[in-house]
Amino acid sequence: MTFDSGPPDSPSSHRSPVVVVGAGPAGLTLGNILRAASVDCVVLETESREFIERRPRAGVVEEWAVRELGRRGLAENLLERAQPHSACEFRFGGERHRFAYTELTGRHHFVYPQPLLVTDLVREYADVRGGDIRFSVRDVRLHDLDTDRPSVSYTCPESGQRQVVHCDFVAGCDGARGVSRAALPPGRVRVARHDYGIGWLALLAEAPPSSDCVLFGAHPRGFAGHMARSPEVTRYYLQCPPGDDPENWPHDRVWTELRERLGAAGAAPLTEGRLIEKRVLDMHDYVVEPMAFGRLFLAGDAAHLVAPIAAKGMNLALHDAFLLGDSLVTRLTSGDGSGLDGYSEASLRRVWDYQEFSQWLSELYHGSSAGDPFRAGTTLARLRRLFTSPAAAAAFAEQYLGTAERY
Ligand code: RFL
Repeated sequence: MTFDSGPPDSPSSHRSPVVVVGAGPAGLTLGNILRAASVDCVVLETESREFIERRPRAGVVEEWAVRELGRRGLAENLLERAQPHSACEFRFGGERHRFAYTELTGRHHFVYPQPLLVTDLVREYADVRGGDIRFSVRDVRLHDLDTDRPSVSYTCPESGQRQVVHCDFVAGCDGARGVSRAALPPGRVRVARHDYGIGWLALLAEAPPSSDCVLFGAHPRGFAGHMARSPEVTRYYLQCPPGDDPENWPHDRVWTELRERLGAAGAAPLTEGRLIEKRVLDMHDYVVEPMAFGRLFLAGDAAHLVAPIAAKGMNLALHDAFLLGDSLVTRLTSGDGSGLDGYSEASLRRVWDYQEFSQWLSELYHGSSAGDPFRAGTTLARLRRLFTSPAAAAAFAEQYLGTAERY
């Protein structure tokens, strides 16, 4: 139980206006925004710095998010090193169908692996802006969230002693498996869930990308995806039964399936390489509403998980951090709490829009292999429409890039 009535009195108590729980993209971006406004905070992270700087996950950052990071002095390396992408390619019916979204919208996707972004954000927060961050902490607990004197306690890894940080606000940025969401009392929030009933074998291959763009294979044997990560590493996905054992997927089986499902007339052969990550993701989503309780505000995967179908999760985490960071700064520097009051609603508009797009896209990827000729027929119509109807293409591009003027 993480929602305690109060921390034990401790000689090692101290105070900070904000405690940020979790040093992922959401927590670190938030910490940087607070530090830039000279608002003190403490970031608590259960893993080591080395671990979070290496953990492989996302790779696609939307242009609006890059612009926002840049405006806050957080995109210098990203702008120097990320690859701007201007198209993706669907492969179905044995053919290639290139979707040039930048031609339609003028906007790009930026491919920048999450560990690089996290490394940049930690460096800026801790080494440049002098932010307080504590790694490898244990047993984090949140207290008195429904009072105006909340606190967070944890066990210090070096001394083994409990420490307490008294604060005004707690930002729960501890991802899908953290303690913040569990601290929301049942009955005060609603958690909406969706299970796709589908698994994806997520792979990282020590191999250069086999195409200059993201590839989506909608194949009767199941979905396959190809996403560049760096000149040396490529992410691949293969649809598989949920709960499947990665050991069922030896090297040869993986590459045979990828070749089959991504095969198309005139396509260059895939460049094979050693598989350095192989894990099965059960595709599901959830949304916590509202994203706040008392003095606790959730951000990122702690509040909403969106299956990696549409590569949206990290973008939503950044969106939350921008909104919450600005709202906390305004509240703590001028006393105006209107931004915090509207935070959950403002964030959830984009969250639900992205969730809806993920569901729509899921059918595009998985309908052909559902074993239902009717769904296979409608999926093919949906795929073809992207290349025959300019209105459908424009709508897809807007959602894929997250460029709607209003959410
Ligand atoms: P994170 O990144 O999970 O960070 C949470 C941090 O909190 C720590 N933590 C705790 N700290 C203190 N106390 C506790 N009790 C704690 N419990 C946990 C954790 O160690 C961690 O450091 O959450 P955040 O910041 O909300 O960021 C979310 C993103 O990481 C996530 O949405 C994306 O990775 C999702 N995602 C993708 N998103 C995109 O926008 N584009 C993509 O291309 C994309 N590809 C992906 C993905 C996720 C994937 N997986 C592994 C599910 C590809 C994959 C394979």
